[in-house]
Amino acid sequence: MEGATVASHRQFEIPGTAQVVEGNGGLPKVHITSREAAGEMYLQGAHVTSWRPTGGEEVLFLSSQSRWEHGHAIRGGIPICFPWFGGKADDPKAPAHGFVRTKSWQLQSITQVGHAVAVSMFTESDEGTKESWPADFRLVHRVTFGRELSLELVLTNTGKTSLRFEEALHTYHRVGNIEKTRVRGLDGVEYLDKTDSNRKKMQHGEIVVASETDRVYLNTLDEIELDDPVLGRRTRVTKENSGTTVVWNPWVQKAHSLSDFADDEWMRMICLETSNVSDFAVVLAPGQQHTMKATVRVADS
Ligand code: TA6
Repeated sequence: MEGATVASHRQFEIPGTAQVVEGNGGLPKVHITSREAAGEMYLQGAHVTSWRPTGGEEVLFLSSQSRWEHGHAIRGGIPICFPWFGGKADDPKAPAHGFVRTKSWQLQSITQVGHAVAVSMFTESDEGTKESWPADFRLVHRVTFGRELSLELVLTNTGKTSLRFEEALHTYHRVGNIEKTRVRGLDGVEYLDKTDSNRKKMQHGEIVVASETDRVYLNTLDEIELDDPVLGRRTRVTKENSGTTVVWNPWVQKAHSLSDFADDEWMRMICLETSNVSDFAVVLAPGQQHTMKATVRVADS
């Protein structure tokens, strides 16, 4: 099936700029080399696995132990969590973070946008999705690879009843050394601490990661900044229509417990997730559309 998938998507290619090729594990991906950036996006999960602005270094972390198999989530890059975040409240057997990150999406378009390239992929409700989530929907992920990385997650309720969903762009940022990294922009924001029974706490100052960190920052629309003195760069993330920001680093023990993550990789990544989770889940009426947007920019520090 995979071979065919690559072939059936070739019609979207832009010669010399965007190709549809077999990636790791034979999974089909779009490979981009534009004047402003290089990047990769897999059809499985509409999953961005690489973004490198021209003249710069790779911005996203990708685990050396990631599995590249149909139906298994890729460890690293930008997985999409939808229609629930974490465990499914009423079904402990349901897959963590929902089902779209392990689904084969379809390519909708590849377009040149100035010197950048925009790739759109979509997935829809079907018999498989309705087993765990009885809703009719169409989800589009539109990603523009350029001097900045722009991500838009567009959900349409194609059904006759309202639907309630959670969503996250679960971005893995590559860092030089997590202990020297600082995250700013969440000072004075309340968060749920998932390492402490979801106890509600207040952030004071910048985030310094010195142990397992798994937090849902609530009611925040603010820009965040990731300061990485080792790689000599600052990454800024702005967002729209997103009420929560999740910050995650597994640290030593949790890293060891993950089969698709190398034991020492916790030192070189942090997840900063533009999201609508927990009390900020979205309710969408029939025929309505919701767009969550994140934009990532890198500057030398
Ligand atoms: O976003 C943080 C989190 O929810 C953590 O609790 C941790 O489990 C992480 O996601 C990774 O989840 P995964 O299902 O990809 O192993």
